[in-house]
Amino acid sequence: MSSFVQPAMPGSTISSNPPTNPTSTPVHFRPVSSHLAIAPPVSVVIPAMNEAENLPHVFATLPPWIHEVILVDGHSTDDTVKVARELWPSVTVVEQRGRGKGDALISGFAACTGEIIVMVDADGSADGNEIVSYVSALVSGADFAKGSRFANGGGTDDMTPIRKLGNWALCALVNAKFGARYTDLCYGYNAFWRHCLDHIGLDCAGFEVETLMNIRVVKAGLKVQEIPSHEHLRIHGASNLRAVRDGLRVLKVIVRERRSRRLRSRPAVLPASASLGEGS
Ligand SMILES: Nc1nc2c(ncn2[C@@H]2O[C@H](COP(=O)(O)OP(=O)(O)OP(=O)(O)O)[C@@H](O)[C@H]2O)c(=O)[nH]1
Ligand SMILES: [Mg+2]
Repeated sequence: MSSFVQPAMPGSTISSNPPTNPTSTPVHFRPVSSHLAIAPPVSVVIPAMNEAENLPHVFATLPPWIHEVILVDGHSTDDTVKVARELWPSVTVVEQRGRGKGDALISGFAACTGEIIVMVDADGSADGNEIVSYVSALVSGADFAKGSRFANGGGTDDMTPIRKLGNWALCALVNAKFGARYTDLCYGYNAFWRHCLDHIGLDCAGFEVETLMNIRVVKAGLKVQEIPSHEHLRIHGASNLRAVRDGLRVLKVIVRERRSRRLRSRPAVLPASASLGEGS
């Protein structure tokens, strides 16, 4: 019998092996290549604000075996939603209520039905062909697959020297304060098992969202694996990120998370009226 994975239409499921025991439940999977199949459904979340011109490039690299695409529209005034629906008819469009990338991702994650969630920017900087590397790390045992432009094999065409310096300094601070060994901090291409959301408990609105996730997965003791990733130049339009404003927001999150760890690690303080031994 051939050991090759038989191809199937996206969305369909086939059994990996004909069950020898007729009462056993068939194993469902999605073929990725001739020798690789992914069992868990993969959701891709794309936050997008006025990215209509970039979406054709983004969708062109998404693998056909993904389970669903969730596009979170940030009150776009261009044809972002229309273009997304034309390019990927089954796309789920979520209109975010608030503002900011963090707010968008919170809404997008809540709409996911897959077991693995991948976050991909809509500016054309992320290559969807890398998704298989993230998913492979997760199915091999990692809880959180964290993209890195500075791990061996990664790179960036998009960061200015000042942004590289800021990212490096903030990353070093997180490593020092939380015992992480990250090579990158503020990068939007990551993937994780949906159970991570319970540990991350996202509660931020802006570009500090990736930092908050990276800190909380370490605090929760989850298994994090870095995935080398290449960030391409934004294709059309201008960045929404402002280096100083958003750098300060990231710094505030680091300080806040450090403080909250200290507070949590203190012994509980009994109310003044409570006295051990009293009435016993
Ligand atoms: N829905 C939504 N998406 C947003 C919002 N802000 C940014 N985004 C999206 O988040 C992704 C990253 O934003 P960018 O402006 O590219 O920021 P960046 O990648 O840090 O900066 P550059 O590298 O300069 O492009 C893009 O897909 C944006 O469209 C927002 O408020 N709402
Ligand atoms: Mg970008």
